[in-house]
Amino acid sequence: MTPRKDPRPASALTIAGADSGGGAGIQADLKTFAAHRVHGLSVLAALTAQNTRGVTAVHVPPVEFLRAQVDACFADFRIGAVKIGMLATADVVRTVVDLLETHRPSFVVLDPVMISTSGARLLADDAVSAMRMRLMPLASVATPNIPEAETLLDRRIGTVPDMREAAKAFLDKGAHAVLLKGGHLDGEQVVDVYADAHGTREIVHPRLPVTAHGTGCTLAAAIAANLCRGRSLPAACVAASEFVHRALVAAYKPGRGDVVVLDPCAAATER
Ligand code: PXL
Repeated sequence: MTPRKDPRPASALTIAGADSGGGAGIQADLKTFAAHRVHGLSVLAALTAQNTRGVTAVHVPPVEFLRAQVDACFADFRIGAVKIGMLATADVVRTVVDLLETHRPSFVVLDPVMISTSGARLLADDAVSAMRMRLMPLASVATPNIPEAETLLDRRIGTVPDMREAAKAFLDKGAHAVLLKGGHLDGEQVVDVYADAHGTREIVHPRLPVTAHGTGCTLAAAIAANLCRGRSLPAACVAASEFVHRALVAAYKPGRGDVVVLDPCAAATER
């Protein structure tokens, strides 16, 4: 007899920080899951007091509460993919490693968040090695930007050829796949480099003239949502990159400054 198919739709789980300004973190993730018509679960690893101008305070709940949230989600839902964002401290990183080893989700999308667009530190210095040594190997795909990749690999990345080398270095260090985001390099085009054991590919978009907040969160959440919808990892990454581009085209300025917030609803397409 063939086993009965699980009737529960795949849910996407984000373990990340909250942004009171609604542009990044958990808030961006849930909007992105909804725009993909994927049920979103959210575990708050940290809370930020924040607006489009910057972060004014950070609160990290006790790791026991982090555990309770994650265990509650895995006890009930069918989790298709986990997205990891801001983790704040080494203790939180180690707890997340432990939880992933216990629950063994099919896919883990790791956005190795370190510094906000406005320059605030979102990961303690002493947490970087735990992220590199323990969390990276558990990720199906890591999505560093250039400064994060430079920190994790301890090397400078100044050109697209440097990015290709860096992407391979991530694989050598045990990452299963990497989507290295090129937005921090200059140029009329933004080149993202995807690499896995099968090879490397580049995803290219025209650069948009905006300072955006929440792009990295939206990208990683869109990858997780696409994985829940059954796409392969490379296809999920390409689709997510296109999604972010559309959400950026439709971005708007909800605050007093020039920082734009992405519009995942405008980027949503098929049911
Ligand atoms: O984009 C990085 C990021 C992730 N998570 C939270 C953030 C930010 C940037 O500000 O606030 C909660």
